[in-house]
Amino acid sequence: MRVDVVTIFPDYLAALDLSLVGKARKAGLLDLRVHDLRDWTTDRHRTVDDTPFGGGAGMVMRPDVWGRALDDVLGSADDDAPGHLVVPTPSGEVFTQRHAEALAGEEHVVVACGRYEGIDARVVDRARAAGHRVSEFSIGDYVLNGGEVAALVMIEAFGRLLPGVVGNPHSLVEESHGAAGLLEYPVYTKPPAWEGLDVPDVLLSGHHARIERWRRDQALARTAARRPDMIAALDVAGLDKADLTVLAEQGWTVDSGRLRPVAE
Ligand code: JB8
Repeated sequence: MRVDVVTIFPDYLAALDLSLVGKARKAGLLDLRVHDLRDWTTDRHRTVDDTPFGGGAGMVMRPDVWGRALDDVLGSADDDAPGHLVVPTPSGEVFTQRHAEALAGEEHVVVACGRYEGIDARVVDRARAAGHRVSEFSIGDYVLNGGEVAALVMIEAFGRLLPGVVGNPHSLVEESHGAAGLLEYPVYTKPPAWEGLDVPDVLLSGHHARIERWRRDQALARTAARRPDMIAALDVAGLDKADLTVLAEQGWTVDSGRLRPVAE
């Protein structure tokens, strides 16, 4: 897979040399190239921004500079591997594991990192009109100073899904179960007693079925406490009687085939 990142802060992406993504690059699974947007400026001051039409605070990134950069990096939509343009922005669709899985299946992704108040809207309009796939993604409901950290997040999320990247494929299989709708259960390791805190007895019991049940109860209880949106989205047909008992203790009931919170 090839990934190009265009940014005015290429050093921000240095973290991608480390860890899993670094290994994927060394193993030849990921061809990652980071570009300085200012390489496509033409003026002496290497200007990438200007004042917003219509007024308002801050500066906007110029379409002409971005246009030249993307012409070079994205290629043509009818190339063998046309780039899928990914633009981090707080006004994007929220980036999820489903998007990471889809991007891991792409041959070529180009991430355009904005700064200031963002990139002139005509840049993504033109890429779409030229036939490129374009995804504008937010990594969550908070505001960063630019797209670089969001790019790191997304590249790590899809980079670790590339075949051959994760050392232990079992960890990905278990994870996709969790992604089927519940948060993970709490985990423990040695020592069994630490600072007066004991690992739950059931985990030391060797009783596999009880351990499985305990972990599922924990996952259900913490999902109910932290992510009611995920409980409401559960398929009731996939829940057993013990699940429904735990959920009832957490204030959920089945109504017309859907889970809903019990009114207090
Ligand atoms: C300028 O919060 B963010 C984000 C913020 C940004 C830009 C891109 C992404 C560009 N500010 O995800």
